[in-house]
Amino acid sequence: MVLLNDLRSPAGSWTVAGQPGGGAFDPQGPVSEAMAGLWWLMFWLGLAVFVVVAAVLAVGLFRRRRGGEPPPDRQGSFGRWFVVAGVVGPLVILLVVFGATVRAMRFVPTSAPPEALVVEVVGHQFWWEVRYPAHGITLRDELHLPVGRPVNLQLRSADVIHSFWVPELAGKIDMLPDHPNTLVLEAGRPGKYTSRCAEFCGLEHTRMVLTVVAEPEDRFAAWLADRRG
Ligand SMILES: [Cu+2]
Repeated sequence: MVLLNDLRSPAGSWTVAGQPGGGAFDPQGPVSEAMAGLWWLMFWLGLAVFVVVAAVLAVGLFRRRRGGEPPPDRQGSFGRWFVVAGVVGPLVILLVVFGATVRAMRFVPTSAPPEALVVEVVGHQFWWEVRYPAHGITLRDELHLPVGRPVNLQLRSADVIHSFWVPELAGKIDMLPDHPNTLVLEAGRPGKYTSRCAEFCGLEHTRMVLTVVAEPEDRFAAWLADRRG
C-alpha cells in the first residue's frame, strides 16, 4: 500500500546506508511488536467508528431530505440512540483500548533485568558515540546488539538535545545533556536497521545516522572478542 510505504521509517524504504528499513510497521522485537499491535487495534477501532458515524450521517441526510421532521411517536428512539452511541459505545471502546494499553505496557520495560547488556550511547553534533563499558569498546555511528537478550541503553547527550529511535525495535526517547535516560529493548531476530536522530539538533541533523546491527548471540560474542583484540 502506498500510504503505508509513506509512513515507514523516517529514512523511508531506502536509507543513506542503502539498507531497507520497514519502520514501526515492521516490528522486529517484543517491545516494538507490542506497540505496533496497539497501534493497529486503535487504527481498526477508529476506522470502525468512522464508518458507523459516516453511515448514520448519510442515512440522516437522506431521510431528512425525503421526509422532513420525524413523526412524534419516533422521537423517543433518539434518547436510546444517544445512550447507546454516545455513552455505551465509547465506554466499551475506551475500556478495550485501556486494557490493551495496560497489556502492551508489560512488554515495555522501564528497568533492565540483571542479564541485560549495558550500552552507553552519547549523542554529539552530529554523530553517535557508542560504548560497551564492560568490554572497553567504543564505536562511532554503529551499534551492535545480541538477538534475544535485553539491552540496557544508557542515553545522554554531550551538547544539545538529541533523540534516539530505532522504529523496528522500540519507541523514541530523548537524549539530554543533563540527565541520562534508560531505554530497554530487545531484537527478536537478526537484522540491520538505521536510526536517525529524531530531534532537530542543528544544521547537519539529517546526517546523524546510526547503523544498528542485531546478531545471534554467538556471532555477537565473536564480534566482541574480535573488537577487543
Ligand atoms: Cu541529533
